Amino acid sequence: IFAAVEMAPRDPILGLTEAFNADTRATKVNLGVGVYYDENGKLPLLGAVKAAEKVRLEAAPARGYQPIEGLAAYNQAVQNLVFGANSAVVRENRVITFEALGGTGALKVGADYLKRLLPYAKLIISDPSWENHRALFEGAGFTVDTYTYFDPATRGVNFAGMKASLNALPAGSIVLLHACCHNPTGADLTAAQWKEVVEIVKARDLVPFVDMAYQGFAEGIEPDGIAPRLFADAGLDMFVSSSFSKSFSLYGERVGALSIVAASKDEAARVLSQVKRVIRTNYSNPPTHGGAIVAAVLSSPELRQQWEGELAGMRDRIRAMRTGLVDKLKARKVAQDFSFIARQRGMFSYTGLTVDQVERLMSEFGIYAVSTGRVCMAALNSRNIDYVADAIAAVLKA
Ligand code: PLP
Ligand code: TYF
Repeated sequence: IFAAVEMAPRDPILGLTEAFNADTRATKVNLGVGVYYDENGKLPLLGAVKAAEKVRLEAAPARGYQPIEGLAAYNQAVQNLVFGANSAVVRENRVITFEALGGTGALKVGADYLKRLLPYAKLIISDPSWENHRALFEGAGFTVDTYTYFDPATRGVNFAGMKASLNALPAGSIVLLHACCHNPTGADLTAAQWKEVVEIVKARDLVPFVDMAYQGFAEGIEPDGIAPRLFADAGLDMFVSSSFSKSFSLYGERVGALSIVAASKDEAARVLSQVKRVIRTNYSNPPTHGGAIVAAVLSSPELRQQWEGELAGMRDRIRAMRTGLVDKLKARKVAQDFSFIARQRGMFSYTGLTVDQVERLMSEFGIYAVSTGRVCMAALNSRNIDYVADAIAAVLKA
């Protein structure tokens, strides 16, 4: 049965890590995958996570099945993070949350449920978007189109173009939006622009699906939650996927969540029963450990404070690397103005480096970036930033 099977293409981002791992040069730098590394180039284990894990290990809980929707304390904590504990949707029980296998798992459960609910709806993602968005929604059976998003001239958002795209959509279309720290560009909407997007989505009867993989990496928990909060305040039905891979540095534990806002408590209960059916036929119920750790951190005032401090530390370090790289490129007298790198937010920057320049960074310097010119700023540190700035300056000149 396998004789005619062809080799599938590698994931363009995860494939880079395979090539990076095989590289023997001591000076190599992986700016490809979106992972936060600390100043020592190491993947951190957060102190708040370590503390919660210690308590959990000592309690040595048995590992029974979880409910289909996951741990109630976790789901409640996620709602409070996403919408705010005092928000109307939380108080009125109009939001339901499912513990999911990372942000990807949350998107997949949402996609499968939406396909059942709105089988003929078109789904649109930003141009460009995270590589996996298109594949994931096409895999769930959707036709995926794009809306205008990035402006290569300013390396910010082409907001007029975005509004025109949204205004041209048929009613009932599903719009996938990045809450903050847009992947891959680092270009985000302002609060005023979000308000306009909410107006358009409402006026045109679109269905918002907000992907929030980096809450806390742009400015902080509350300000980064502006999109779901504005949609909720506008009384719209909506989907939100959350990921704690980056914000808790729990990548391999696969901790995420899908939240769905409905018009009433009764509606929400019926939707809950349908999404549970989707989950049951996918993986039955989520794993215990990661969600328990995140719930423990978020429900302890001390650990929550410690976590927010550590999150701010990651955010500030990325910002310092952004301004550092801008300054260092300027000092190397490159012709281009790279100040946009300091305006972009989150882990990524769309640098404008060409396919050829990215190829040279890899072959001549052992610096790995996505061929689109996306670099992960969170992989820079004070020991490799000069080397990276030298290399970028070199490939820009020749
Ligand atoms: N959505 C976006 C925009 C992402 O960048 C990522 C990154 O991994 C995800 C979703 C998936 O999150 P997770 O790794 O938790 O599955
Ligand atoms: O965009 C990134 O680099 C991260 C990590 O299939 C990632 O979101 C990349 C590709 C993928 C899963 C996660």
